[in-house]
Amino acid sequence: MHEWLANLPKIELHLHIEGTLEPELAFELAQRHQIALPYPSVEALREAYNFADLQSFLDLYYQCAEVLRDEDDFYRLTMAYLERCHTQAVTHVEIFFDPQTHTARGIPMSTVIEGIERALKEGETRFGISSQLILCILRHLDEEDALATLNAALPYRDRIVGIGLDSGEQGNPPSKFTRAFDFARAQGWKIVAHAGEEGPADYIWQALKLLKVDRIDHGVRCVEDPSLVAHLRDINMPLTVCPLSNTRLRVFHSMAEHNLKTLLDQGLRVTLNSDDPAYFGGYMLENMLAVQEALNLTQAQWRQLTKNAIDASFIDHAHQQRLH
Ligand code: ES4
Ligand code: ZN
Repeated sequence: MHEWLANLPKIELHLHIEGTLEPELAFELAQRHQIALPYPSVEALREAYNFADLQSFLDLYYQCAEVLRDEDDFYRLTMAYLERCHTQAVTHVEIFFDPQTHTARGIPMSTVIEGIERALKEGETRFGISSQLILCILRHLDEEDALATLNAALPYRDRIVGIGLDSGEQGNPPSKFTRAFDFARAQGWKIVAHAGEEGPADYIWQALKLLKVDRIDHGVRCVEDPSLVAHLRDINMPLTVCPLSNTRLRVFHSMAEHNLKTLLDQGLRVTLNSDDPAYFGGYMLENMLAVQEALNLTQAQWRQLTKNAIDASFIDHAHQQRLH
């Protein structure tokens, strides 16, 4: 089964590019830019990846992102991720980036997008990996900041497929960003939002009703509201589930308690993704192997997860055929 999973073509729909920063590259870039990281060595940094919850992870994730400064840093970060994708038979990726993390430090949006894009183009020619970019709004900041960020992204409108919502969920409901997402939809962008990761089922309802999302990122807490589960099934709403992320951030105590299989069995359009693979112990294949070990899915269920990801992707339908 391991070899079968390793060879299975994969689609990744929930991946934060800043979350692919491995400690080795973080230290190399820190040295290059003469920036101090909060830990003295690669080993000490890796040992700090023992998170109590989402916020304790985010604190470290934002600190490490400070080593990303110039176009070449974003290129190298993205290229390293695509090389991993290539070794794991990942054929299509939809990548989140958090521009506010960088523009707040004086790094232009153009530096971020051009560095990432240069790698994506090379990934397409060298490895045949297709890709899309999703700009994520940081929900711990206010709606004015979100709107300013979307305006700053307008010159890149056609190079970005959609807008997402991420960062600390508790206390930052989707309702805080209704105007920003109205604006995003009016620009023709697809909409996604992290909801029901640490936050309650009501945040999933808000993402659906107020932001009018095309996909829910995570969504695992939907099970707390049976009428929501029924609705998600009725509208065939994709959920981008991230198993290692959920266990590392203690949304579930162990993989055996993860509800991915239950959600699949309930007929929801579940996909499997890696979220922040450098921080959570693995990329697509490691996520699949951890799920397989704990939950023992059938080959038909694995094929279903892949089919769900193709159907939920933002590639136009004519091109989706290439992935089936
Ligand atoms: C994130 Cl796991 C997770 N949740 C919310 N926001 C994020 N940004 C990066 N990783
Ligand atoms: Zn995420």
